[in-house]
Amino acid sequence: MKQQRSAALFERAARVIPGGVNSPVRAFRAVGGTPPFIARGEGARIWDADGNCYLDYVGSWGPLLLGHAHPDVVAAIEDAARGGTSFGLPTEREVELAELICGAMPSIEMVRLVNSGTEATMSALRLARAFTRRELVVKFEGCYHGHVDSLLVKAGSGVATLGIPDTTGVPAAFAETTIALPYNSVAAVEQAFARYGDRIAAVIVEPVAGNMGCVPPAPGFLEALRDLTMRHGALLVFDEVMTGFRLALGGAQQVYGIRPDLTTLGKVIGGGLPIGAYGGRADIMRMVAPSGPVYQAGTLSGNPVAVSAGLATLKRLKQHPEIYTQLEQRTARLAAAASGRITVNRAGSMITFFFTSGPVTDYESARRCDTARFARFHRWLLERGICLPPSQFEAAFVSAAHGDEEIAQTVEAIREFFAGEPTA
Ligand code: HOZ
Repeated sequence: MKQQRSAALFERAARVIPGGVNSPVRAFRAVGGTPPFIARGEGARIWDADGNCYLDYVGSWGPLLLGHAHPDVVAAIEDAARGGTSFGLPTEREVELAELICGAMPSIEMVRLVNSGTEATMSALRLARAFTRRELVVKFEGCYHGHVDSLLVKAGSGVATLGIPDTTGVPAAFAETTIALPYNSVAAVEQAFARYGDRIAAVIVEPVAGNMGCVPPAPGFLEALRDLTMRHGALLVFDEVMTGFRLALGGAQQVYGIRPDLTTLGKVIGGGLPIGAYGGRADIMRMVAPSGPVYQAGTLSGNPVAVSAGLATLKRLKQHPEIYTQLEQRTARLAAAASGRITVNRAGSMITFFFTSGPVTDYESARRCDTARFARFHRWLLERGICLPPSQFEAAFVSAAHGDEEIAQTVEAIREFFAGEPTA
């Protein structure tokens, strides 16, 4: 595999960009080697600066349900751009996107568009604190809700990948407003509420965790969160940045039948362009300025290009519900390829190959993985033209563009890896 151009770009980048990348996991430090610098993408494939082609399971970390450069999305972007790329004034398309989101996720009665998942969670928690007049927030170890100061406590994703200490640069006073508990532990949440119940503003959770690798909720976990928050007057916030529109049109909340008070969404509602949203109960959302006293604003919020790309994506998903059945079946084939060798966690089209033999149900069990073996697996696949997220602690994503042929190619490479591994 030629990597001269990527290597040169990485070296050049490192002179002007910290670590040579604009988001840490992309540096490939967890798996070694040079990150491929991507020149273009189409369907299920991406090409790097050296001309290497990969089947892409990073999928921009989730939003590209239709694959790269889907013609509907590209046409929507071109059309929108011709009409002006930013106004800082309202547009009709934002209303259409808000209506589409509210229609797909009934718990979202009102929604505010922002620019990223980080903005969405940051704003949702400010709102939860204002609504409840309380300060504490419960999060779960290994869940990642963007780089919001108080949510970087025991965070997943790049924080887990690089083993970064929780509070570097975060004032202790911020971190102290966060209670981090083990994912899937109802007992821990019960204890936290028993101790701090009247001070907890919200419980924020990835209803299927994707940022410590894919970890689905244990039966009864989400139900318990709903019940405990309701009983104690706290809000339940579902971070559906990864799961929204991916597990189903109505996200994880549709799949698991739970109605959160607030939901955060990310790049999926922009078809992969920079956007985010938070929404939920109307009585809570009416507290957002200018209806209410909770301030949050942004010139690029509801940006016409991102909104148009999102509309094109979500409309297509709505018109083609069979996409979800296909995604499910194809991702199940990937999971089966490694079954019996390692632990594979899957929820719909989110999947992680965990290099451990035990079940992975929380951050602690995810940390038991053999990350060096994962790195060898990653490299093996990369050299065969298959690009997984470069960390054991990230989910891989299948798109509608991953057809039978692409899945078969991936299954074969996975099987060959395990067949060629020395037995213990
Ligand atoms: N931490 C992000 C996924 N969980 C990755 C962001 C990126 O590198 O784009």
